Amino acid sequence: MKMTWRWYGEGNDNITLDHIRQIPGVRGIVWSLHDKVAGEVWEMERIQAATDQITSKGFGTAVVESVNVHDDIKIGRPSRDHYIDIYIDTIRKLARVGVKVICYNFMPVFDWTRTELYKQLPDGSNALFYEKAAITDNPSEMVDRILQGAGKFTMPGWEPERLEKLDELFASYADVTEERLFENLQYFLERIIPVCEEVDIKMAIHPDDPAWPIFGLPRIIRSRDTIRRLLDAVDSPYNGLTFCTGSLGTNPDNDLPAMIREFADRIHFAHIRNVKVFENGDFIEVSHRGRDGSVDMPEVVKALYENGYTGYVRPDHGRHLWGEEANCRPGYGLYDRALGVMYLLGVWDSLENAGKVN
Ligand SMILES: [Mn+2]
Repeated sequence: MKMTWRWYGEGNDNITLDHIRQIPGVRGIVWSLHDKVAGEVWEMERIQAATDQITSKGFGTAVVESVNVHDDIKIGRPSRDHYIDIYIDTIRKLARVGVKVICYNFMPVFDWTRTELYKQLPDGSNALFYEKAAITDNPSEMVDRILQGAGKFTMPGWEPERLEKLDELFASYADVTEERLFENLQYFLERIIPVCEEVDIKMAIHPDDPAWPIFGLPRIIRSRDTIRRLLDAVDSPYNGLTFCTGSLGTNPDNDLPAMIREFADRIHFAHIRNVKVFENGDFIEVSHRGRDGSVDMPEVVKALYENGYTGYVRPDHGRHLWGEEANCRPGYGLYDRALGVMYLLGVWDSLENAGKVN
């Protein structure tokens, strides 16, 4: 398991690479060119500058999260081939600087969805919260709330320019059923995976968050069966997963350790995060510690360990602690994610140690 940390880049993150160096065990930075919108060309000079800066502090740059997929590819418009060509161009350029894994998602309109960014927990910290009843028929209410809460920080998947045209965006997905969306994903993968095989970059799809359809939009990567279908449809090790325990864990029917065991050879990146799921289906993000939430974290780490996992891992979102929400990107503060790193490495070390003793 290689521990990494998501960083938004110089001037776009309140946390610095010097901060991250002081968290034990973090070897790589999960990076992206965050100002690039889906479908835009990534220039080689920009890629080189971003990776040079990260490697100058001793970190690896093998994981990119994300290269966003243009809506025309998800909708299946004739212009998709043009955008897939651009995507392939980015894959080839990223290979030149040694990138090994690209995390991406195939969610229509919205990336992750929450109804509150700073919901208070009993200990006085606060975290991202999803209240089922607060999801109304009017998605623009939720968009306004999220964008206001994010303040000066940009958030991937929540680009204001894109969401300004929300009605238009929804209308363009009107005919995109689950089946169509799956076909469009397969079409995309059938074109890019041969290139990935050639340049040795693994694609790692992020599951839908939360793991069910919202606002009538289809969600196709959310359970054991939907993941199985995707992996079989394009049966190459380069068509793999970002195993996000926080996203898949929103549905208590998902048996996360069993899924890790089944998909072990196709998991290239793992987002490890805990959520507490309430009886009515609401959920809140909590500390990484297993007993604080609904995800059996020691079992999750054990399943990775027992399958000899050598891929990349990062703590996913954290709570906002000690007042840091005044100046951090929602879900991406320093303290709780650093605690998460230590918890995950602690569980891993104890498994490794027990292995030696026996
Ligand atoms: Mn995730």
